[in-house]
Amino acid sequence: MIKNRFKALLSPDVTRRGFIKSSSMLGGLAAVTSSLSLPFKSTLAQAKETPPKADEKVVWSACTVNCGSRCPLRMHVVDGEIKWVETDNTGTDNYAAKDVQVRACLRGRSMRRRVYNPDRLKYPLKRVGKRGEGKFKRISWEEAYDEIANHLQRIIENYGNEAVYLNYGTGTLGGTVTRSWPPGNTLVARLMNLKGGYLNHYGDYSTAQIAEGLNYTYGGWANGNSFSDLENAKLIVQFGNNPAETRMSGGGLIHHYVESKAKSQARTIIIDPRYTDTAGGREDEWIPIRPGTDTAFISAMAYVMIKEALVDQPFLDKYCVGYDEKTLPASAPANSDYKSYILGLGDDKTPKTPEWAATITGIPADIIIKTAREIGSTKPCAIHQGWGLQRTAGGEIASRAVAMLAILTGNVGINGGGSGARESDYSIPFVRFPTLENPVKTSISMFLWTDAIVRGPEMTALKDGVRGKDKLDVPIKFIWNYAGNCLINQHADINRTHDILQDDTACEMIVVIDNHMTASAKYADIVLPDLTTSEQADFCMDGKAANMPYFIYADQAIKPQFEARGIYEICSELAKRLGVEDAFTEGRDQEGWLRHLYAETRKLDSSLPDFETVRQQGIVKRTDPNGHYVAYKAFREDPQNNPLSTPSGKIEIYSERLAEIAATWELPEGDVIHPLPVYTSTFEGWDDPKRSEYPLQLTGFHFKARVHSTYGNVDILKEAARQEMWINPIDAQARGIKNGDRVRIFNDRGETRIHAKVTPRIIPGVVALGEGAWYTPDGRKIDQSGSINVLTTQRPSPLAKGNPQHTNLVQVQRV
Ligand SMILES: Nc1nc2c(c(=O)[nH]1)N[C@H]1C(S)=C(S)[C@@H](COP(=O)(O)OP(=O)(O)OC[C@H]3O[C@@H](n4cnc5c(=O)[nH]c(N)nc54)[C@H](O)[C@@H]3O)O[C@H]1N2
Ligand SMILES: Nc1nc2c(c(=O)[nH]1)N[C@H]1C(S)=C(S)[C@@H](COP(=O)(O)OP(=O)(O)OC[C@H]3O[C@@H](n4cnc5c(=O)[nH]c(N)nc54)[C@H](O)[C@@H]3O)O[C@H]1N2
Ligand code: SF4
Ligand SMILES: [Mo]
Repeated sequence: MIKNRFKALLSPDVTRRGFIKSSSMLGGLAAVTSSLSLPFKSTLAQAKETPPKADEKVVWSACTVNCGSRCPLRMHVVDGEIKWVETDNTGTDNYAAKDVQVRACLRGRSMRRRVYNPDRLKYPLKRVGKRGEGKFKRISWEEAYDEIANHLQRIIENYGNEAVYLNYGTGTLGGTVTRSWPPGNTLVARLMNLKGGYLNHYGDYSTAQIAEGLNYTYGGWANGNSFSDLENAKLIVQFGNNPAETRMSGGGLIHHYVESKAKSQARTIIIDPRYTDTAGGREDEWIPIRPGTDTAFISAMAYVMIKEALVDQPFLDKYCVGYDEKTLPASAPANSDYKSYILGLGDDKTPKTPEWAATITGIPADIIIKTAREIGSTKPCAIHQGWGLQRTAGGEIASRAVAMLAILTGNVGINGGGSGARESDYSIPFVRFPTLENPVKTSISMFLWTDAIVRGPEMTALKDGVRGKDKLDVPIKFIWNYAGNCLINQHADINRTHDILQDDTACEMIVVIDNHMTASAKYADIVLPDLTTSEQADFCMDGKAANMPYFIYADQAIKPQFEARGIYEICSELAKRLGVEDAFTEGRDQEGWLRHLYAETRKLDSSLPDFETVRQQGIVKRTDPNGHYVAYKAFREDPQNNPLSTPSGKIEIYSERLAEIAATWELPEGDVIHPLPVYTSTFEGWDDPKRSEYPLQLTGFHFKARVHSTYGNVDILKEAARQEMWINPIDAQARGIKNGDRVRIFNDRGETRIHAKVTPRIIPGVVALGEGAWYTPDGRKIDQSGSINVLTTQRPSPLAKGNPQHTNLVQVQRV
């Protein structure tokens, strides 16, 4: 069996339909050519389906990782083993027909290599060495359950439920039973809620700053128009958005982006420190920008637009608060409106001229002027942002600034326009696993859990953003880490986290539930081997292809490997030991729950096929009844009857709530919270004095070879798209670095080594690393794999207390 499996790993995944071509395409993505992010389109459309052999069974499964998509996988199983993996074979290539084939990317198609990976966890493990050393002994499931239940009960008795924390983890967020994110909607949460609850968190590593920032502008989570609506745009402007890598699959939105742009033929401007794969060959203009300076660029464009009467004054008067003194709230001081700020009539007395911004952003003044004129005079203009520029030290303000551009030009709420937020879509309403209510109401920012271990009771509402209470009462003593690698790999400042976790008198118990021996698993006291998606049945949710949402029934393709067990069984067994089994299971097994949840869903939509049909057909597709999604359309049409959920009901350019927060919170030196989206310097920005020691800005990006760290141990993917550090020829030459040289990247937090990619695709003064490479310390605290989080800071952003993981200063040398 083992031998067989090994053989399976050696054979190419993709013999049947010439997919080998596609895997070299992934490698080729690093080069600038345009068709590459549409990996399978023509190959698949022309391919003929080969009928399965007699001894072969084809089972619908899915890839449920956190890439923003969700893909069906059809597992070809022979003798109980997955031999190869195909994807959706229903639907067409015709986007207008809204029955698109949802094609998995090469990551999903290499799922077999994740299921049969040498890193696969086989048995429950108990730590015997120090945390992080990776020394474990094999134990039985019974011992593991008892150990966990006993420590949990002891810790709850000694410290209370607030000492129990569910760490962020998105490894299988697409599942229903197996869902891992948000942690509050997982089976672990259901279990804990039956035992008195746990310390909550707010925010997430993806969108902490934008969710908080745009909440003050638009009220609640801010939506953008769907990519499908780009067919109505005359001009497209993308700030720090790279869907060719971050929205990659057949269901992935990059296809809609390309299809819609092909229809509208709209000119596209991409603003990014890197010439991204989204730019590659199909943008009309790339404006390289210094990280963290988008607000200065936008302020200067606002200056040009105001001077040249290109702002949409009627829109600003009718829908907005605080553009000029006419709509400034009574509580605001004189000249604190946006127009005064831009013209230099506010406190700082600095007009935000193109020359002023050129110094900050690195964008020449004439480009700023030209871009402002183009955006100001081309309607409708679709302005979108990704989440790259908000995962920064000043990300709350930067995200509001991008929205400001859409607001100034009156592009909000119309077809072909956009709000300046990220693209949004319609999804199918589906009844999810009930996870019950958490009796504990206190929460911390998801980024501050390491602080809550070392200084929990010192953390306050005004200083650290504790919510639901003035301060925390107890530190974190127990951590559940389900399907996440944020204990180490994905969290900032790995060396600091290592020191905090190594002390097992601080956090006393860590339980990791995963498929693989990850960097995080090495810090566990107990490791539980979970089933992969291939080994159990589940509904996989939230798939969407712009206005064609879908869900997948992923059936069990193979038997559980080794001693792995599923999360439902794990939590049910623990519930038994904690005396809440009946309440936890409600008498159902996993399939019983799937049938029950689906029956509840069909009550909402009786046109959905029955359970057995879905199991057969694997994927269920729908179309958005409203066509293209247009954010804030109702508000635009009738603001009186459809007010926003901001206090004024309008778009708040000036936010009184932020003015109040700015006046009351205790902020460290240099942190700025402001009622307007004003440009400010930040820690570790382009003008930080620390640049004399660490002269390069290091920015991260989400990489096509992995989904964060997941798939990061798949050999063929690592070869296809290598981990590299991007550096401009000017900076490389100054350091004697040639393309392919191994370099050390370091600052006072740590050091990592990897090969250099010397390329004009990145602005001088900036280097970039794909996030998520597997942390590989060499015993001297030097990472050998280009794992970015040895370099990132734990200092939170001012308002969201979020992760500024794209804001770092480093030095680079040839090894
Ligand atoms: N420097 C830097 N750091 C970042 C980011 C960045 O841009 N820069 N991005 C941040 C963002 S946006 C995010 S969302 C986070 C993501 O951080 P995580 O949510 O930690 O994502 P992954 O690294 O993919 O880890 C998922 C884990 O789930 C496991 N897993 C996969 N499938 C299953 C399953 O079926 N069952 C179980 N039990 N486990 C499974 C995988 O093996 C893996 O260990 O990273 C953040 N970290
Ligand atoms: N293949 C793949 N796809 C993924 C993921 C993955 O790990 N792999 N992760 C998924 C997840 S969980 C998330 S949250 C999303 C993340 O989606 P995003 O956060 O949008 O992705 P990033 O690559 O971090 O950032 C997007 C772009 O912003 C640029 N950028 C960085 N700083 C700045 C700045 O200051 N200004 C400007 N203008 N641009 C800047 C980066 O160079 C990058 O090209 O992606 C999802 N999709
Ligand atoms: S990684 Fe994302 S795009 Fe690729 S197969 Fe999985 S869900 Fe689809
Ligand atoms: Mo994310």
